[in-house]
Amino acid sequence: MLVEGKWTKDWKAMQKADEKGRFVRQVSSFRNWITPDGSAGPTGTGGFKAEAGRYRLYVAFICPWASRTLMARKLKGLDEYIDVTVVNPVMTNQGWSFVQYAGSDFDPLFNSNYLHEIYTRADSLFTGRATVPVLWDMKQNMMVNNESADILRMFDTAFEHLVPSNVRLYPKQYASEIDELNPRIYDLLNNGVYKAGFTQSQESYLEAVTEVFSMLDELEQRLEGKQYLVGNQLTETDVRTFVTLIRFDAAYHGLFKTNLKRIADYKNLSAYMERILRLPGVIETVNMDHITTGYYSIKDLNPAGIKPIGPKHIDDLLRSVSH
Ligand SMILES: N[C@@H](CCC(=O)N[C@@H](CS)C(=O)NCC(=O)O)C(=O)O
Repeated sequence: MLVEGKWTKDWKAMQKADEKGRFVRQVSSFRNWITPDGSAGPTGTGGFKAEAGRYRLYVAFICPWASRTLMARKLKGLDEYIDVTVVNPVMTNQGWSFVQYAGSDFDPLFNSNYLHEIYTRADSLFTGRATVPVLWDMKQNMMVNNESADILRMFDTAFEHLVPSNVRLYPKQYASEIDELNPRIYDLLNNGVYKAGFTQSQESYLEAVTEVFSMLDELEQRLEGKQYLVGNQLTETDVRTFVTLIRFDAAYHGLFKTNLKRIADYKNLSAYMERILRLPGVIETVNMDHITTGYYSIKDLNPAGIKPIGPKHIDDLLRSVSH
């Protein structure tokens, strides 16, 4: 991680643990918002007006938080408004890198070797982990935001006057339902799988894995006779759920030991996952080679770096959707 702008320690999968050895995710530090007129958003400062070609999103295809911002970019038709740079899926001792790999990019702005260099450009004394996604303002050479939940939400409205869209990921009439569901899905499922995977004790593993499956069971029930989780229309809650579902059978089930069931064993969740995968543009945000290569290269969890051959049903699904 970076300490006062200097890379100090080799990268470790486990970020922080609480007193019971539970995984704790770092809080994001750049919280400005792009808005239609450049006025300040709910957090941070103003000065980030929605303009074509001004912003760049640094992402990793392996990362569910980065992927939800990529999904919002596609679903809202923002391809031409927000540029994307993809890092190499394998974590190095210095975190995310721009070393070449099929489907990843060089850093076109600064020709950086590592993502942490982007953080020190934004703040020469930055302390913390250099995480994806990063939303960068190419006009002012500043980091706008590195919190995917904010980015997802600003993409929903900031460019609306430039790119009108029928998709509304955070519709007013469902705001309270979304706000009620999101944190539970985040805690028990999105981050729950990481808590199960990176835990330091049997007790907290069991706690996390039980929560993961209680949330999957709840969502399975909720989807009975429904297409989407909230209001029967696509919302950000679906985007946030999808990114974990699509990684589940291929990565979390094996590597993170969340193996009581697969998503394939849930009828409604499987159909729901495929429904979302078939929405225009979504398949382009799912790079299964990056996902499996990235997760299975986490040395703390898989020292020999062996990448599993399957699961076949996920390969088959992706193949059928991309044809
Ligand atoms: N709060 C961030 C979390 C992002 C995050 O944890 N990203 C992980 C990848 S999935 C990362 O970049 N980790 C790098 C590291 O921990 O050094 C968000 O949701 O945007």
